Amino acid sequence: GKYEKGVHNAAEQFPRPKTSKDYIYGTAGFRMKGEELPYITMQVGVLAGMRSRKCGGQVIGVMITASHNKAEDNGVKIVDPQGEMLEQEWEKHATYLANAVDPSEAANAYMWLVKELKVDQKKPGKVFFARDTRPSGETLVKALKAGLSATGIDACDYGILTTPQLHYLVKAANTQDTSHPYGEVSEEGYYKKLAAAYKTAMDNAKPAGQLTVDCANGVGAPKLKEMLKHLPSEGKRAVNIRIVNDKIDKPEALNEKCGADHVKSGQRVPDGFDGKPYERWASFDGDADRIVYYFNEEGPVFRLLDGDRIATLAASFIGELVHKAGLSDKMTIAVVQTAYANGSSTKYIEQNLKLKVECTATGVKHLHHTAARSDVGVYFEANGHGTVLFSPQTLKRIHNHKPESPAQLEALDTLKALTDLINQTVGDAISDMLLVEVILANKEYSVKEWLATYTDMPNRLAKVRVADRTMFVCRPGSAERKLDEPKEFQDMIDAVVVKYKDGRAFVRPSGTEDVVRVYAEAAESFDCDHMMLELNQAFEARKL
Ligand code: 16G
Ligand code: ZN
Repeated sequence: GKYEKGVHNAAEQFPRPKTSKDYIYGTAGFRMKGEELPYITMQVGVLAGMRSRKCGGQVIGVMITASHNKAEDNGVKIVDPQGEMLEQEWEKHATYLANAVDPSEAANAYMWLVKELKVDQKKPGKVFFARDTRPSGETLVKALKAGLSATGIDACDYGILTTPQLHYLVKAANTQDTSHPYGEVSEEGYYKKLAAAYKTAMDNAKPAGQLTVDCANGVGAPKLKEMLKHLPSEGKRAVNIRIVNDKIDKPEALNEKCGADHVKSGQRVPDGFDGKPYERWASFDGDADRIVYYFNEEGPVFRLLDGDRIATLAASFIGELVHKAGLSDKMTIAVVQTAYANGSSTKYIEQNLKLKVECTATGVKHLHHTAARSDVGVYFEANGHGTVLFSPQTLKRIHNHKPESPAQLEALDTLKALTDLINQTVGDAISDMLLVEVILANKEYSVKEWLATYTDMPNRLAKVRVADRTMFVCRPGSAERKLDEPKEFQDMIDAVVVKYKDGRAFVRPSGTEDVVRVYAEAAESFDCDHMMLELNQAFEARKL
């Protein structure tokens, strides 16, 4: 059949490594050592092209990155037409192609999928792709192109971009001919859209002093520099941003002792930190789709402002704007969290902000889908990945609203600006950073005041190696807060938790590592330690 030979040739050019391993397309796409990836990346090109043909020729994205992982790692994932993650049904097709062992199997697998999915190979297909700063990306781009050209797909190479920039481009391309184009289809268009929104949102604000951004020695550094060129550097709306860890010419420095993951998981400052007490810092991860803020108090005492903090800050500001604009009865705001969200943040959202909290299973796709069902859905994982979604209906209401006073008009203009400033396709470190800066400036908050909005409950997170983690099954509908299996294990956990003031704990199997994770929080720090000890004993008692 058409392209069968092409796929065969491409698989010869980029042969599958001789391994007994099965490759699996997971939540982060395929991710492993960069040198192992060429064949898989070629196959991702083949699948992305089919996906585009199946989606009526709409643009599909392919991003080559391993995010916060080590420099020698790499990864590849597909972006769907509206900038969202690849539809779950198709993950198994990616897995299927990646596991075809030789050129003949690759060609057969391709033909089988064409038939199975009823792909019309005569239809046009279009794929946008980009990569982060990893050296292995260059070879992977060649492999990707081989997969795309082998199947007659029109490809557009965007060079080096952040992951969220590629998501932006895909959505922008697929909305050009609609009444609401998402933005211009270019990297420049991304900066222009965000810069214009930033300027409007800062109209009545007072900038909050210097911010230093640790770019993890990754793609965020050059892209943030580009962004800054589009932002005012003088006057009352001037941005005052200093960039550190921007050594993209030293590939081995990527994410090394710096970046959002290093700061969040180690609860420590990055290399290159020289902050004085209360100076505002932020860290991006290696592909700039995550951000955390932090500062030191005298001591120094390290204070982290993670995804929970960004979610509460954003929800409180958007809630105020909706109220001030006179839109309170036209839309509800929900904050979507996972079981890892600190109990104090949940309480603060419900009791102080009086907003709805929804809890989902771990993983961006669960949070995103739940947030997308709300009028305004704010979601962040504690690790700093998140965004705010405004439903099409809500956007319409915001844009059609007739303000009845100058105060309402001012709030409405700021709210409209936020809908453009926020990257609604996926978590975006640059966009989220500008959002936080706008909010701090509008609320005239220092990091100290931001932190003081509520006090985190003491907590612990640990991993336990068990004989077989698939024995751990979460209770349906519990958002991973309860276990059904092993039988009666949840009763043991409950019996431990009730002994502690404001105690909460859960056990869930990891989706990315061969461990189960144990989380505990309580009113007192030493109670957390005791609770962890008792939970560990429960594992031992059950010989798990
Ligand atoms: C993946 C998820 C992340 C989640 C993590 C949990 C995406 C893009 N990424 O990295 O959201 O926090 O897994 O890992 O969905 P775990 O299951 O090992 O705890
Ligand atoms: Zn990332």
